[in-house]
Amino acid sequence: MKLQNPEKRYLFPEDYMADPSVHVFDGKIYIYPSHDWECANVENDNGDQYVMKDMHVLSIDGDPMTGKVTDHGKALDIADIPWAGRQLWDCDCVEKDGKYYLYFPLKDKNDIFRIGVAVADRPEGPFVAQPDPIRGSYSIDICVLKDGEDYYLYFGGLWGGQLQRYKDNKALEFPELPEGDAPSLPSRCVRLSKDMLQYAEEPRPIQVVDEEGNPLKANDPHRFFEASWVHKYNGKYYFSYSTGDSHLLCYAVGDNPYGPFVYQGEILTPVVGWTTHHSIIEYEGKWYLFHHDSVPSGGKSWLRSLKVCELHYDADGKILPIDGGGN
Ligand code: FUB
Repeated sequence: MKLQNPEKRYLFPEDYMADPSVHVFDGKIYIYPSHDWECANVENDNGDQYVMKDMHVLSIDGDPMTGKVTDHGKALDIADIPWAGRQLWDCDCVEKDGKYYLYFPLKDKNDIFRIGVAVADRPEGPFVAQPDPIRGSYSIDICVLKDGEDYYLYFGGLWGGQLQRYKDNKALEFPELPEGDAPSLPSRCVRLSKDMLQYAEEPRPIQVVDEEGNPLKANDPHRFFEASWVHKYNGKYYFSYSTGDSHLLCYAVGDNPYGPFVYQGEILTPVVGWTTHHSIIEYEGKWYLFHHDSVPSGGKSWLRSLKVCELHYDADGKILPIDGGGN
């Protein structure tokens, strides 16, 4: 399929932010990004260079390609979270009954990623964190989908995201990262409890499968790595994700929140910078891809900048792939 090169906009040149989770609340676009910091750590596969300590909420007045972007200031700070260790990574936010619930991955004092919840009365926060992480939570990269009366939380990330340390929701003594022809490690999905503060069930694996129904293999450059996002289009569930070390955004389509999702193709070719991470929303009848790259920092993978561009589907509901501008 021919690569698109739509106009792209850097949303917030004032600061380095990444991993945009974007939603429309009361007709306005809100962005829940990670807040990147300069750091002296050596860049490594454990992600020690991503040293985020707080997060801000941004909003856009009207059209995302032209509207004024407002920084609502610090909405969450790890100094206020009792169980915090380090590294506040990709968050997501959802509204229920006039309250806003922010889900965030953060390492605890034992350097294990857990998922916390913080609550606010307004979409821009400030958010107050619950005193403990969600029971049984692990790994990173949150997306929350409201589907009818139910709310589903997607999570998971390999390598520094620690997903390989778990099997059947139990911590392993030794991590198991599949290789070669073995099935790749799946993202996870879990329905939230009615009060939005715990899981209502055990997290389930989200399989991305080929046309024959076989899970993508560990050595497939299109396999899931991190950055789950789910949106609905024409009644179908679109599960999109980053492929990590092959630096793509890809997607797969299913009939319900748990999948399986049949692999469809690439959304974004590599950007400048190691990580690629995104969200997809509809706003006033148009679709947008929010993501990040490291062009403004001169390629420093841990100093990323938020971007947006329009996204298009063909008549069969296939997403037209976009040129990320990297290698
Ligand atoms: O921002 C820290 C990590 O980098 C995120 O959790 C990953 O998705 C990657 O973007």
